[in-house]
Amino acid sequence: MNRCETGFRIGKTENYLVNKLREKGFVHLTLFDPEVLDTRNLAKLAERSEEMGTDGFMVGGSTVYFKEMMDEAIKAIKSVSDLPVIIFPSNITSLSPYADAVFYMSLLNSLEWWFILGAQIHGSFMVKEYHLEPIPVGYVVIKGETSVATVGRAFPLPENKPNIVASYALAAQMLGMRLIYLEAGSGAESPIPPNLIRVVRKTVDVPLIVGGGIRSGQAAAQAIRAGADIIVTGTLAEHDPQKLAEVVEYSREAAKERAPALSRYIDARL
Ligand code: 1GP
Repeated sequence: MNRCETGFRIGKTENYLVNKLREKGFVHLTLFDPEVLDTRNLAKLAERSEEMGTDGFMVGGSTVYFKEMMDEAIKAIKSVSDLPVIIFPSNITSLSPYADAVFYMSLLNSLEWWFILGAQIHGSFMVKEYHLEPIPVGYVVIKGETSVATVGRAFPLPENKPNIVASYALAAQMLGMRLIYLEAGSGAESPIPPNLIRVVRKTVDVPLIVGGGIRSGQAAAQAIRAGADIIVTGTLAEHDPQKLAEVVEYSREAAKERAPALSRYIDARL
């Protein structure tokens, strides 16, 4: 099926991600923040990112307050690339009919009902009306000093208590969320520690997205070896697009070692 009207069936974009994962052992997504980039730069960067091997785009930012910004950013990417564009929402103002899919996320460690379930309820009819494919994601923010933690009122989870973080991830899986996102926050000083990724990976049976503070090939490879399936970089593309090739290359190498670990959740869903 091409469009996921209800969220009960897996749609085109989610299938694309899972098939890429099966094919290469990892997926790389490039995140663009429409508040930081104007549409011309964005189109240029999207083109270069695709050349360097990214698998798709996420669009969003903690302080994107105008829907028009999302519309224009997504249209700019679509004008140069056929790769899927996934909305990475901070609120209902992030929804746009021009994207392929939306990470239909619950910020599990928010202290506010709005970010856990309220925005999802208020945006549900819009997602349906726009024919956006909702991909259910359990979103966990680890670091405190970031925009996402502040705007989302996230209660920072301790990096050195991996079992606590893993219990959030497991709850998300048990609630039916099909991806778990471990977020350090855009521009975080350091990425999610490998040991934390390792423990969460061992606990859950759904693909794991890891992002925030990944700025080198080594950091990406470390995350993948620890069990990350989908690597997200944002700041990197804005400041040093050339580095993206390095991230993709190191990720590819690191992913070669982990094919057997993937089958337990990839085969289960295809
Ligand atoms: C943020 O995980 C993403 O939501 C990407 O973070 O900008 O630090 O790469 P960076």
